[in-house]
Amino acid sequence: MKKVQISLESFLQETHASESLATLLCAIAEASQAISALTENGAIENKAGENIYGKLNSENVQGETQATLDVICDKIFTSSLAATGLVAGMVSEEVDLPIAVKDKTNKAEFLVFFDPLDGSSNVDVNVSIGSIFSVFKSPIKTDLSEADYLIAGKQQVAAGYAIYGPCTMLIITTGQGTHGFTLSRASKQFLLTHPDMQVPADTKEYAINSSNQRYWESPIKRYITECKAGAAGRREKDFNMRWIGSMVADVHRILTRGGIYLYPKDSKDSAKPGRLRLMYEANPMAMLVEQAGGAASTGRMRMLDVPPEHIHQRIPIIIGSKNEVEHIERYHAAFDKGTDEPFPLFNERTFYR
Ligand code: AHM
Ligand code: MG
Repeated sequence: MKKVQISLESFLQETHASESLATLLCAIAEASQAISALTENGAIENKAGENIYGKLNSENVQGETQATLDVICDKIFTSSLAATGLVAGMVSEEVDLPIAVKDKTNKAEFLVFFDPLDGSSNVDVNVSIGSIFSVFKSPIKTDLSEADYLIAGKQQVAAGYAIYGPCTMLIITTGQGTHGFTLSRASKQFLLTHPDMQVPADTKEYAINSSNQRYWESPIKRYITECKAGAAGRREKDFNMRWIGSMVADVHRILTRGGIYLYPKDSKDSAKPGRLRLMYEANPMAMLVEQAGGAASTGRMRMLDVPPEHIHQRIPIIIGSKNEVEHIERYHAAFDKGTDEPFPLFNERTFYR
């Protein structure tokens, strides 16, 4: 007998999400559906002769050239969230300052941080991209200042991402497990297909942009060297490597079958102590992965405990299978204490520390 499929709306009613949080998450789901519909058309032009591919001449606050789709997705997210009447303020990767929302109903109880389009460099090559979001309770006051947005990730009330791949999925947590929904093209609904996702504690698969190796700190050089040495090295097992370059897709793989994703601290640009942003990339992914039994760290502390200093702050991230994350934290601790042993980079004779 065909099993009854649970929609996102019914799931949120049945779980302990408050009515307002359920409404907010459904609005995010709708925004994701709208983006999904756009990505399906790729380079096919609309009636006005436009398509979603290509770059604009503009830069965002991060100094990155915006993709056409970055700006479209930002508008979709901003207007969908504002229309709920439940959001007091929001922060987008694409916008310098927090966006205050006029509270006409006195019901605006949330702050939402979002990366409307993660993995923009993958749009034109038709590789999976996504949207990431993080939800906090808003301080109850009028005229929020930027400092009111600086809340540690452990206080998130919900987090999630949409992934626009061969199928579109929405992965969410409200602090009671991590659950995956797949967009049904027929019914235009998100249906629960991956309840209670789990990240195995151990893994043999890692994801890192190795082209940055020369800029990494010693603990990361050591860890990756040992993974590459495989069964012949001190880890005594062969590792596999996967790197998509869209964090949503790399984290989705980890939530599906385990693994570890690293975007560590590097010395490439001293103004950037990491590549990814704390408030709308690292925090929401950390909550999702912790809720699935995994771990997320900067290498030196639990991600969700980091006290934010800036809404667009960058942070090193090591996320995924718990035992591997803890293994890497031990390497950082030993390095910081000066008790780490020198090691050779794989296939090199020089010893490092
Ligand atoms: P974006 O939000 O501007 O797309 O940047 C985030 C992306 C991540 O999805 C990905 O893991 C990382 O940047 C890749 O960066 P790089 O190619 O510079 O290593
Ligand atoms: Mg991003």
